Amino acid sequence: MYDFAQADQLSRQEIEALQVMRLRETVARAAQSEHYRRALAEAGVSAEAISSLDDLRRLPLTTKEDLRAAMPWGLLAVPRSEVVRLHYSSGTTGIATAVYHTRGDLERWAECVARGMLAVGVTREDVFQNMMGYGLFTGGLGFHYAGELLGCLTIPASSGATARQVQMMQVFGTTVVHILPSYALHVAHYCRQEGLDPRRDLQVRRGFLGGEPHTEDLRRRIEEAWGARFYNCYGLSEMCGPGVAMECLRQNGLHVREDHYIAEILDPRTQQPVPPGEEGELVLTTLTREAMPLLRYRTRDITRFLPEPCPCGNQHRRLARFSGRSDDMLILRGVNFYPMQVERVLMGIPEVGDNYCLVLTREEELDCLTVQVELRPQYSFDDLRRLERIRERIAEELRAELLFRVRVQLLEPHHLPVSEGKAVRVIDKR
Ligand code: DLL
Repeated sequence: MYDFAQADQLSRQEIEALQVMRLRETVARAAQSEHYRRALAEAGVSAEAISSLDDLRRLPLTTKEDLRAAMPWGLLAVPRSEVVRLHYSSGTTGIATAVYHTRGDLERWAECVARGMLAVGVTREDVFQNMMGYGLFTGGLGFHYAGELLGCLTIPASSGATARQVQMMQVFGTTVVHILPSYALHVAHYCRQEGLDPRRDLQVRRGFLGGEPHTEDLRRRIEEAWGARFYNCYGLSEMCGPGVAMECLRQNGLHVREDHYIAEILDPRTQQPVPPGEEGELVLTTLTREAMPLLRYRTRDITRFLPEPCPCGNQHRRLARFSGRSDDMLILRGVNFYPMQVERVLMGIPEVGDNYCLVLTREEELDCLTVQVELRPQYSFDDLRRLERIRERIAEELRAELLFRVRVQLLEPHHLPVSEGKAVRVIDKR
């Protein structure tokens, strides 16, 4: 029944043969886009030049800046009429980048996620509550169609509205969830406040965590609070979304869907491969994407390959849990943003002085951002009503930029500590 899952039975040799063939097709397809037509010509490579996986190195790297520069259509490799959906994600300069999908792209994406769900025992008997944001964020729709493909009763719960989430879990007997790690702890906390014990009063037995970095300890705390097994799932909008790599029952590393993606780990400074098993930046090449093939995309995510074969038998290589990023992107409740976005908003407000600081905390198991802002000296702290207006304006503009609510704390000039070297703009206390 689940034909798409057969790829998880392939041997190393079969996987690599498939990769070479698909890489060649991908380069040919990519060359249909304006961006790669130019980039491939500059690098002096074409599809015919690809005869082994080593030839990957001859292909140009692709960055978020390339995506931005190619907006809106420069990376599209098919006629626009074949595109059936786009997702959109923000970036440093506020110019968001779009990712396009054909119908086939969406089907393969759902299959990638469904494979991971199947691998840890999810079946059509399950009630799957997808507690990730629906919309432009890929966590919602990315798992939604996978749940339906497996035949699960799929509840598009989206994120937030915790009381209703818990009520639905109780009424429908939810057995599987997909949830942000930070939100998973919050929901457990909420249950306890309401006198419920998720282990006893909910039927959730499996969950998928993803969308933001989290530690092994955090996972254990979530498992303990829910009385369920949680599996790590990695992805990024540029590569469809969730499902690029997922954990198996062993919960030890994430198997890359190597029939759909080639993963490299490079030294972010030299852009050369790191020695086997060492940490570096994950660089991904799509192998089956039609609308928007991406060659050697620099994810900025730091991880390493786990060199030993996985006892589960799946021969797709595993990535270790992600340890951070090589840029300053922050993730709060699954939403990606850069400190520079905050700075740009603040510096556009005349009352704001030169110093500010972003403080990230965890309160009641939920991540919060407080922006501390020094005002210019001429604004008196005696005029409380005026201060409140300024504070509200800053909060509103930040919310419009970041798409989540931010706490704003106004400070008198010279209140924030001045550091000797680089300004400390972010204090992450989570
Ligand atoms: O977060 C896609 C996703 C949704 C993955 C739900 C898994 C589950 P973006 O919003 O484009 O896409 O953010 C991608 O989030 O480059 C990582 O820095 C981070 N990230 C995603 N999953 C993980 C994870 C989605 N499991 C960025 N561990 C990525 C660590 C993760 N970081």
